[in-house]
Amino acid sequence: MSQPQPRDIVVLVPGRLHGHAVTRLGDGFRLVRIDRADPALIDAEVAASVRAVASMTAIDARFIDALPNLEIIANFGVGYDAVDASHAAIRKVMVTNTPDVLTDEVADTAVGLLINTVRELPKAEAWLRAGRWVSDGAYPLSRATLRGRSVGIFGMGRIGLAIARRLAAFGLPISYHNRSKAESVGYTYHDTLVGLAQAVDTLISVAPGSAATDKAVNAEVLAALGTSGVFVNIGRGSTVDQTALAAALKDGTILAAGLDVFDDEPRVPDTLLSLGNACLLPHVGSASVHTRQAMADLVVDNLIGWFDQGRALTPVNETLSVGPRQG
Ligand code: 8YV
Repeated sequence: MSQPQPRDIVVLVPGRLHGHAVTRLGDGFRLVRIDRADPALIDAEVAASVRAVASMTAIDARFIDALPNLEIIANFGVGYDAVDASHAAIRKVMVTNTPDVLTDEVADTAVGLLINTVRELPKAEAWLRAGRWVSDGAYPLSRATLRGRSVGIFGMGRIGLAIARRLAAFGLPISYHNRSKAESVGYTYHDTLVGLAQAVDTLISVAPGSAATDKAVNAEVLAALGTSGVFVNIGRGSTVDQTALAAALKDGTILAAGLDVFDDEPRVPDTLLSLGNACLLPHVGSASVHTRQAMADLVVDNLIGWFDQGRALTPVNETLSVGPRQG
């Protein structure tokens, strides 16, 4: 049996990408790899040959403009704040992301992070491993509990909804804030983030990174959450004023925080590292073998759909109206 031939289509991969995506891209396309998304790293001939980019790194307007025949950018990740999708739309370049396949994984992680934060489970395990159960006795009772809490979700999209459903099953009341009320969502809506924070004691940010959400969780929101407040961030670090958050944790403005995402990853400031009431994870929301493989498949299937059928599977909103090139 003869092997299927790769398409005569150049796909550029700047920086690191999931190994399964790289293998499938190599099988199906002409794959070109460069260290980072920097126009200086490609000559004019290669630049002109590139019709697709597959990436999990920042793709800015300058890089898009350096690729005159670019048709599609397939982003590895549901969050595509690192891709200048508005500029891509102007240039009639399709942008795709990887929704749905990671929804349940990220929601599971959010719930785990919330429980770890409230019940101090990582600290309790460290206590056991350090031999303190033997030397000092039982781990101290956790100051906080999920019992009696009320949850506010900032960003009631697919992942927000999956978190809400899980926590509703835990018996907790759920409210949310979005730019606008989601008609199909039955949970209590607040038209401001401060209003939501005032109404709840547990705030979970699932909001995407954008100019509109930049540092939206600020000192005022944290003060409104209050002294028994717990803040969890599973969305993007940029949605939080990290300096204000560290200060609020330190001076008791809020009780505790669980963070999977940060402003300047992978760097986490000492002001957070030094706090006992911050539960910190290295951006592992979707990071299981199962889910990352599904995300990698969706990146590649978007390119196959685009070049074989003229249709991307999961276009982002900004480029919904972008169609395939004629001729
Ligand atoms: C990944 C994520 O960590 O999907 C997202 O938006 O933040 C995560 O699932 C990220 O895509 C890896 O680059």
